Amino acid sequence: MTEQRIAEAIISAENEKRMSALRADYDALGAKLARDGIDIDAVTGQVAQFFVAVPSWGVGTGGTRFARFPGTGEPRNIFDKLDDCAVIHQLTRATPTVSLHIPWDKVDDPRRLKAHGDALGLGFDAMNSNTFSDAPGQEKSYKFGSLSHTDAATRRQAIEHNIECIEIGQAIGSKALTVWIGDGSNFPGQTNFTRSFERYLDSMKAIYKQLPDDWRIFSEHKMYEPAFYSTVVQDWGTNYLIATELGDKAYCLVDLGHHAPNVNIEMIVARLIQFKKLGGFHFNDSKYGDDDLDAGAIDPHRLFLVFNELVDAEHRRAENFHPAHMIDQSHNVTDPIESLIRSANEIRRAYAQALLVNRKALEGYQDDNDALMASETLKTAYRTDVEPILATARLQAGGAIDPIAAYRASGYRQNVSKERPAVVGGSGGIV
Ligand SMILES: [Mn+2]
Repeated sequence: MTEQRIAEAIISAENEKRMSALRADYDALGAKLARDGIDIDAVTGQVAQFFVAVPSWGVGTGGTRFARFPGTGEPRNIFDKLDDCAVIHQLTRATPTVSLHIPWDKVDDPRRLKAHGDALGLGFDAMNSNTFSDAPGQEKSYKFGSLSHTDAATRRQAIEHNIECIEIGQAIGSKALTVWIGDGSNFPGQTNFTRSFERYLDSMKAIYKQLPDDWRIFSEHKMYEPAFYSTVVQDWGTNYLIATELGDKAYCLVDLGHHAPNVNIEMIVARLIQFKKLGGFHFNDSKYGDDDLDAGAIDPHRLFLVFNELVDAEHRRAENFHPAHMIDQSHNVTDPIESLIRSANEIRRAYAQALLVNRKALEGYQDDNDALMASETLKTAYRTDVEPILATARLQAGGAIDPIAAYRASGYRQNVSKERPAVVGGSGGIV
């Protein structure tokens, strides 16, 4: 029996208030879509099967490099974090897995993580290693890099940390390792581009050797920050080279915030799909840099265009196409649970809108070079208010029609703040 963090009666009472309006909206949208030959129930069924992983580090309040302002009832440890993740899934029914960060989420015995996840009905998505900061008591510093460090002993320490992440992951049922490094340089001449990339590849090959057969390894590119002149894994091209050099179990992970402004991310996604190296996503949104804002909060159209590529690949049954969907955000001014609920819904919204694209018509317009109608075909899907589909998918799976309203009505944050004393420090949230 799954432990429920919020009483079912509260969710039912909240749903009852909104049930008749939802039915009317769903029927109206169903009639509208039927005129275009779309079966709304089929779309709702697909949306209900779309899931995204919540990052354990996302349920704590994040911070900037200037300050961190913790909220009340902050999770004290990974077990509290899992409790908060369970709330998000209970209300959205969209987030059945959690992505862990080691060493932040390390405990004496990983079987305790598995047991707590099982009790809450949660599984574990990709493990994330951390060689971009120094853990307390760590022998070698990562100040000047980790997997690409000039010193062999420092590289060895970083390799061993990644292997430990795999071992913890095996104990809790994870099947993937995500590697993002902060290695790079602040000044021209500080590092040798070629030699540092050679060292990085050698290190990754050593980790890859220890990867179980049924696991995947994801490398994550990022063009700047914390290094401001160059990074070792700066863009998708370098990432593709890494995945190709390593082998069949290696894939590229696309964090939406890790590109130059205005880069055509949906096209990068299409390229990686075409060459069978798209491993998955870190969803978030940004206006300027790696802002790690709530998915779809700034540029929902871009999110839709990314999903348009994913649905296109699904539609034509692209080979080796099993992207991992994960959120990677930092919540500085909102209740992290509310931001993650909203983000999971926005990601599903982009998926639902992409499912509505008339792909046959689109292909025809593309072949006929009818630029306007091709563009309109996408816009028609994007303009559709799919909220009744999203709400019905949640409701049918036992979630909330309006998950943020239900969360607020439950008083969850006030309740946990009684048992969780205020914290001052804690780890940051920007990855
Ligand atoms: Mn990321």
